Amino acid sequence: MKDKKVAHLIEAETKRQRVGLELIPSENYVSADVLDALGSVFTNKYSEGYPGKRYYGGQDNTDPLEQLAIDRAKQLFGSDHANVQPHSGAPANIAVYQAWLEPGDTVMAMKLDHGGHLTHGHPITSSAKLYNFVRYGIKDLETGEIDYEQMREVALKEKPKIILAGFSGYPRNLDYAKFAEIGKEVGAMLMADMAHIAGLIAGKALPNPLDFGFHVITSTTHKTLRGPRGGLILSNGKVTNPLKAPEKTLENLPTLIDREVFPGFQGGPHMHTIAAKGVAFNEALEPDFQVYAKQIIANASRLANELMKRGFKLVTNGTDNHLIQIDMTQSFKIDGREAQEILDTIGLTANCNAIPNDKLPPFRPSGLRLGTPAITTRGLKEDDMEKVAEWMKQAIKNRKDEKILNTLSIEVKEFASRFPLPSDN
Ligand code: DSN
Repeated sequence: MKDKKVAHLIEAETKRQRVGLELIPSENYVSADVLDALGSVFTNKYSEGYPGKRYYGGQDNTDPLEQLAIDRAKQLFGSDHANVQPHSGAPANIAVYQAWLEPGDTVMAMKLDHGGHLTHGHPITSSAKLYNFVRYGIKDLETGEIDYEQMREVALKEKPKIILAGFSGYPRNLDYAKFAEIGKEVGAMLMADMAHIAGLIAGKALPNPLDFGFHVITSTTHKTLRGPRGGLILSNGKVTNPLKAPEKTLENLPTLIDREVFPGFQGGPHMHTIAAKGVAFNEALEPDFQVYAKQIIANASRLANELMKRGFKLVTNGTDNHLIQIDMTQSFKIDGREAQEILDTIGLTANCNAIPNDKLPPFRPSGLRLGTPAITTRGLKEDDMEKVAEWMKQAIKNRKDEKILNTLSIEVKEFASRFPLPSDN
């Protein structure tokens, strides 16, 4: 690369990733093939529209490319339709809201401090200014069980047009059958934001909401799914010409969604990212991706147990998926940000996060969020989780002792260097 400054930063970031362990649950390491596709000449091409219905010329290769990514996504998740154009998870969610709702309509989503995502109606977002969000949440903070009775009561009263299952900070499984029962009773469209667990669903380690009658799944493609940064919308129904406005019926959801992604909300799709999504979907269709997905959960479960043994207080006392939330104030009387910064010094990357009923502010919350998708990609197994938990404990306990922190940092570096990044191969 001629640009020495950027080249230097790419090299430094590669080194940071090689010598550290990535514990942020929404991050992962992509394959060399995904990186190749992202860096391909498809970045040069504009292709507003959809395969066979584009506005500009020169679509000989973009049409079959996007169709390939669509077909692979449909095969992976068993949906009638896939839209692979959303630039990320937030635009995917907004496109679905806009496809189905009118301003002022109601959406029911998880309480934000119980694990819901910003795009599920945080007051600061544009969606919250357009739509009315009502909430469900955890009934029992010790087990993480959702209060489905309260969900039903609020749904009967508020008549939401969408009931949204999904989270970015909830470590337990959702009961999709209960969501579907309540959704049917109140006539709501069922939407699942599976950004965090899409790879676990694709790898058949967790159930697929579409099998329970959900109408739409939104997702990112870069978390457990291990593709490029991007978004995805899957839906069931009839696919018709997106150039014609259809009636707002469940059957027409695929077309309503296509029209909202483009031209409703986005302009030209990023074809280099769509190429990389296609590669990642193909990788996720391989049998070894199912082994990977199961290993993510096995690692998370073991890490949760090893942390609890060492005095860490986990939100819901464990995990069913890839992520773990720790209440640092109850564990070691520090906040989540301080814990994040201490771990950074020894090469373990995690992120601070709000926990249910958090008394601290979002920038310095009580929680620390961890996950195993990235370290599982590197090849770490259950027994390695003991080391990770011990390093975390020692670093936090000895946070004022630079000598010990330095020794731990050398140990982490030496250990991580034994597990190359997939793109190194
Ligand atoms: N930033 C993502 C996460 O970390 O969960 C969600 O947007």
